[in-house]
Amino acid sequence: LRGRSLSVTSLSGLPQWEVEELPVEDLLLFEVAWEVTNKVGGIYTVIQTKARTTADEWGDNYFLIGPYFEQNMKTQVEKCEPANDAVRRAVDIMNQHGCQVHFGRWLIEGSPYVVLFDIGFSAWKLDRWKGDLWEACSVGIPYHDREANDMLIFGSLTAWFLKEVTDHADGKHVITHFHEWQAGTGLILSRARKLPIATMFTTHATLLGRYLCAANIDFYNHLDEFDIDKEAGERQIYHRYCLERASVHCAHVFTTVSEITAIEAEHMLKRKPDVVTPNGLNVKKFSAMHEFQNLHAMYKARIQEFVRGHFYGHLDFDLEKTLFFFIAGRYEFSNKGADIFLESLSRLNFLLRMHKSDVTVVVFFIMPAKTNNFNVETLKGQAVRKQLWDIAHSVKEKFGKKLYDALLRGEIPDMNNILDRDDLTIMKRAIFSTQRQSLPPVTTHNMIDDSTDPILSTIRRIGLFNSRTDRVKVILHPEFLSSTSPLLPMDYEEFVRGCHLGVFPSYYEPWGYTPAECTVMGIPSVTTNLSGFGCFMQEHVADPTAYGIYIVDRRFRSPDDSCNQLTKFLYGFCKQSRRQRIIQRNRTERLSDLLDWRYLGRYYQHARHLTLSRAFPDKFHVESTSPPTTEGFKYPRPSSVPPSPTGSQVSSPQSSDVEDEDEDERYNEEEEAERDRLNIKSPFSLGHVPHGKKKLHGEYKN
Ligand code: G6P
Ligand code: 1S3
Repeated sequence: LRGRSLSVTSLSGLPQWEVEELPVEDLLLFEVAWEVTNKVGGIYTVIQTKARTTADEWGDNYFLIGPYFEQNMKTQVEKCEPANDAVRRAVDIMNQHGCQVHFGRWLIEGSPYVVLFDIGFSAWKLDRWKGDLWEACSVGIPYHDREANDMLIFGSLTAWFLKEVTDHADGKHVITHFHEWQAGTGLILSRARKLPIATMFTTHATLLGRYLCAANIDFYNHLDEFDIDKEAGERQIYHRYCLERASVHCAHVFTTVSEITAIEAEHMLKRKPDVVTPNGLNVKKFSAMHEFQNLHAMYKARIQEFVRGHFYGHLDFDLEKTLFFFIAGRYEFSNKGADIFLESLSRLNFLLRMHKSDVTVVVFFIMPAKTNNFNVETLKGQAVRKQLWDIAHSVKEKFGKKLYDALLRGEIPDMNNILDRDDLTIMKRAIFSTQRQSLPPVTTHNMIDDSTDPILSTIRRIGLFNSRTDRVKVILHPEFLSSTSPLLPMDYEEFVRGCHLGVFPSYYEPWGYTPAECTVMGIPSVTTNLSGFGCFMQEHVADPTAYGIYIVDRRFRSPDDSCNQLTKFLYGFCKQSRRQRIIQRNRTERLSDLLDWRYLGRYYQHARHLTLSRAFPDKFHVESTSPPTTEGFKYPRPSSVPPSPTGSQVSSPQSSDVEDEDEDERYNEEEEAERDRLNIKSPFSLGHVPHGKKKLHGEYKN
């Protein structure tokens, strides 16, 4: 079974390469993850966004395996019967033997088939399966670790299902792809039972890496010094770590999402990944030019409305000169870099005040924590804003009617008397109602752990209390955003589009979807050289800063120096004029092809081919164990940016004096012209990779 060569269409000048097309009609692909139809974190995004390109390639021979949760099934899956005989038989047999296996189509782009196991329904078999695991790999799972026990049930059901499928696969070869330690038990058991399947394992983070970084250990400078068994034992995750490590070593092909995690895996899991498979997104392209810029303006107006309410009585700053920054994600204070972000904000506040800048920055922290709902002061702010809006509206109506009547009579009304005493009284009372005794709150919710919460404690320490004199204002929104919120009714995507800058100065971030999502929406962001995304951009873009990707060095600098660098980025951003921001957004959005699964999906294609060639060497063959290379490719520096030794500034910032919409349009057009000019030349030909520099993606090498 040899594939035939297929040339992948290039996206906006990105390098093409040939991938060998697999004879998918003779194969079955099963992708296994705890996050199939089940949103917990970033792995859900990987699987859900990748489904379309995988389904395009594999059609009805592609299946996802995950856990069954009633609510998820009801809202995301359309039940149906399996068309494939081996799969239908496996589902039937397991159901006849006391399991509950559900089958259907996941209602996402690509609508792939899903096989979902009800974990609770099979829990009575747990003790027997613990024995099986012990026999297979001598790993025991303590009874109190509920999550690990659930994973064992999930893995045992997966291995059972794969056994039934392979017994009746009718000559079709089976390839399986397991994500993260949670799915790994299925892989370990399948290999111990010598099932005739090709196995691939992807890790999205290592257990130990996450724990050690969260403990504020200087992780990356001591990677080879950890006694990993001891560290895992001390953190009471030894059994999980054993399952993770066994999965890695049992797989025919081991992959991870970035080079930085590849290095981590080599030390924490003792195997070099065979292929680095960077995470992509489903990039939406607008047919109308500048549509994403219009969306920015539209959603920014919604954020401005919220800010009007939140800062009522203190609105002595110009909203047209106010920038919105945000950080969002899982609440891991130091791993996600909220610590150095706050410190940098305090320094930025100082700089803006010292230079008497007329720019104000409102910073949102969107990180879910335990709360008792919204606080009264925050809700009151929006009520006051609404009341002022209603009063302004009714006075305007009366004013308009009087003006109209006067014009009908052929008179110019006496402007001094056009508002009567009642109107003035209502307006004065409204102004009085905006007086407040306290400062605008730094959090929108009542926090359960208010006194120990790390963000609030840091705000107290650095004194960023939203005082009038502060040029940097802070709002902690400890809940994910929702379009049905009574406070800030926007979903995450709308909010991101309305902001000016996403700031993600993570210390531990194997990939990091948040800055990638900003990029495809044309919003600049800050990332780090310890995040997979940041390293990827550094490797593939000649001048990331010019494209609105600011990369903080957290690897080779002290935390204080990283803070200074971040402050410099933030301050430089504040000094940009509106024109410069518009141009920068255009450039940022231009990078989105680089993050499209239609481009990045090929690394997974290569990894699957490699897996088949290792599991069934007499049937499958790959020309090279390395994936098709993009060595030498770099997105060129935008032609309008003069080369500079630091390459750290987008053209020299000036004060934002001309703020006129026609001007904006003109600059949009100029930028478009620049883009056309650029497209004439292949970015490939302009790229420069210093001689001897290590390739970032593709096969991981020393
Ligand atoms: C987009 C819109 C412009 C608007 C601009 C505001 O580019 O198309 O009409 O003026 O956003 O940009 P700013 O960075 O000031 O939010
Ligand atoms: C992990 O999720 P996290 O936020 O816990 O996997 C994601 C998907 O690969 C990745 O983007 C992220 O960096 C990892 O940390």
